[in-house]
Amino acid sequence: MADVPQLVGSLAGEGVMSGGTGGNTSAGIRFIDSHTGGEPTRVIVAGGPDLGAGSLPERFAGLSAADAFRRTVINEPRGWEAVVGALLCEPDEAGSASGVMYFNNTGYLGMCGHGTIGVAVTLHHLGRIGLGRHRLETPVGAVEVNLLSPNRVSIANVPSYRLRAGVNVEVDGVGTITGDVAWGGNWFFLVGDSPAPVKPGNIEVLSDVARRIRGALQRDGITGRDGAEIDHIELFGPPSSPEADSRSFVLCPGGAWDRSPCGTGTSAKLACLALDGKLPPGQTWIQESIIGSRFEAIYTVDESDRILPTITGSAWVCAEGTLIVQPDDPFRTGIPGITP
Ligand code: PYC
Repeated sequence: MADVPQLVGSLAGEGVMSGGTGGNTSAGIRFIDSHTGGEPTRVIVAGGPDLGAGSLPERFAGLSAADAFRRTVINEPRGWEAVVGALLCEPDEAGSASGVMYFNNTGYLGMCGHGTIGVAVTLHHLGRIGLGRHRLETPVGAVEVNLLSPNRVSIANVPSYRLRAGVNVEVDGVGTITGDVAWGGNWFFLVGDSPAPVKPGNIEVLSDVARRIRGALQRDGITGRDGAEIDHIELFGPPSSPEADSRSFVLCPGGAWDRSPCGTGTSAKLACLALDGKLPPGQTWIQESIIGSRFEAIYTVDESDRILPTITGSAWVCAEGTLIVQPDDPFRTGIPGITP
């Protein structure tokens, strides 16, 4: 989007805006925080690294080369492990509302469902989009958002599919786990019957089980398409409310658990339900998160038989500010040995 300034600066070649020295903080990284069903999104509206003028995927590659920026925004002491960063950028297509690149405490996400809902609500908060339909560009494709109200958003996610069904994996200390490998904008291993009850009091146990499953997938060389790492693990159990269809626990790549029902994970789930004949096109699926927040999900099938999910959820803006990065701050990109 044309009016998002990309302030250029570097901190000892790290690609991070300096807040000046000696407390002179004339510039910095401007952010707006929101949460989508409890899951935080930090939208960077100014002060990102200069990524040049390439295509969005090329600039996304450049963002990872300037990795200090990601670590500064996400890591303690400025961020925390659950937050997903969303850097607004120029879109490739003139008709798009914005480009957006997602990142978290270990790296970069092609797409992020809860993040896209948070971005749409934030763009509206900034007065940059009105209610109605808009196109956002992500590194894995364009996503249409429909702002239904200042807080409620539907996203038409990228086509989602299942790569492998009923994969057995031997998990240390847990036993044999069966799951599906599916794509919803990120790679997921979906376990229909969680080995531990999916309830908030079990978050530590669920995190441990999911980490072990991820380790077993890596050990056995079970991957997404083209050898892509399966970096999200999704465990399902019965919903806490009769109005929902299922409750999920999602372990994200950096070890944080998703407070929301995970938009890309719910999209991957829809692909599995569709292929198992358990959910017809046009029927709503209500996915609960581990903390009870909900996404409504529905899909259509296009002429090439691709599953096109639409995910609807709510987000609220909860903070805005400027991250200050002083060159002599020893923890300007995180806490060595503690944060990734
Ligand atoms: O909502 O797609 C999502 C997501 C991915 C990681 C955390 N949330």
